[in-house]
Amino acid sequence: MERTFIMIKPDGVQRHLVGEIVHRFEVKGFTLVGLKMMKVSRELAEKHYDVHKGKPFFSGLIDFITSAPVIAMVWEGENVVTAARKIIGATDPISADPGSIRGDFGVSIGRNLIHGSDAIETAEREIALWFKDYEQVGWEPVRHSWLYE
Ligand code: IDP
Ligand code: MG
Repeated sequence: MERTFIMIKPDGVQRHLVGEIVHRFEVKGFTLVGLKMMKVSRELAEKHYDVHKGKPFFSGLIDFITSAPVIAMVWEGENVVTAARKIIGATDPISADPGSIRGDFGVSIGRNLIHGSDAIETAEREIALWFKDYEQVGWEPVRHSWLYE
């Protein structure tokens, strides 16, 4: 089953949106298989955002991600990578559709609340970067046959 890496950024934690955000993935039908709260080191933040190194917003982004705790998660389900990006919404919250997390709760690209892997290969890289194998707990939700034909 497909897995993706989701992180509630420091603004989501500071704005007390953790429950609201976790709820959206749960009610959609995805399964939580890993979750931890952590203060991110600059080393991990820079590895995670490696593709953006050299861009003008990079150092501000690293300062922001390391400024307060985050919630790191792994979610599982069919097509969860693509679906999670839709639940999250466009990068700039002003362009993000209402109904998405960024569309409902954000107003600024530098405070867009949540990260989600953008492709299956990215998800594999990010999950390996953030989670040890034993921190991921595979389990069989009883609702499975009511979600999937
Ligand atoms: P994504 O989070 O929707 O995948 P990316 O383009 O991968 O968006 O950018 C990573 C993160 O970098 C964004 O979520 C946002 O926090 C930050 N970011 C991207 N572009 C800008 C910008 O122009 N100004 C400030 N922060 C930005
Ligand atoms: Mg991205």
